[in-house]
Amino acid sequence: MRKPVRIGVGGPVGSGKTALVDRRCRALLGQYELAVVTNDNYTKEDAEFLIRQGVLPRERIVGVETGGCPHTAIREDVSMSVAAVEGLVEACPRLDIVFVERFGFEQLFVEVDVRVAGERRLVDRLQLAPSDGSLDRLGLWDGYAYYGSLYAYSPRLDAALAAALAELIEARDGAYGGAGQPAPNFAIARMLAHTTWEIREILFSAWDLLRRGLVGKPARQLRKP
Ligand SMILES: Nc1nc2c(ncn2[C@@H]2O[C@H](COP(=O)(O)OP(=O)(O)OP(=O)(O)O)[C@@H](O)[C@H]2O)c(=O)[nH]1
Ligand SMILES: [Mg+2]
Repeated sequence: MRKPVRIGVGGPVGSGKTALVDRRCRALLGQYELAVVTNDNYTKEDAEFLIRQGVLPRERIVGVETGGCPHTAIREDVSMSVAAVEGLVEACPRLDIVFVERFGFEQLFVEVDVRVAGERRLVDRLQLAPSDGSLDRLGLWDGYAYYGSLYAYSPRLDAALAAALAELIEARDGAYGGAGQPAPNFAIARMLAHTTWEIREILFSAWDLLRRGLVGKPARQLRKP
């Protein structure tokens, strides 16, 4: 049997997953045979919303009720979604694409392993979770939706430069962050902001400060505007 492409759409509650699926379906309709699996915890609200839009025929939209609160839904095994996709494929063998909406994440876990010439210099583990444990709004961490980090290593990176980096990050309006020196010659900066643009601006100014301190040169804009 022909297998359709499965496209997963993830993200925190209310971040626009269903709206994105709706728009994608409108854009791809006519070129591809489409179907959607929504992942609703208590109700089939999302599936009903999509059916009301009238973009896809009813039989192409399946709402999976995972039960429980979003937190358990996130940890749920994916067997229900997989079964829903299989059911759709059986019912419509000509499908090209199946969008699968699922709940976002309850926490962000980042692990960075820094090696220099094959030698491990630093392992940084970060775990971020919403402060009140709920996932009912956009912006997971006290309203901030974006996370950025910068890792710097140089034999010339001293405590004074790490302190200057911390000062620069902490002084930034509209974002929340800091920097520190977890090991000699290392600096780590972390930040939360409301837009990717802000993250990029902060990272650029941090990089600029480090380059001036370490090699006496300003940072260069690498991206084309
Ligand atoms: N202004 C604006 N509103 C949006 C956008 N995307 C979604 N929304 C609105 O945000 C609300 C939530 O969007 P949904 O698409 O239902 O979000 P979701 O991620 O599917 O939510 P859950 O399935 O409950 O996790 C709805 O009222 C949408 O109309 C957008 O790009 N701009
Ligand atoms: Mg949804």
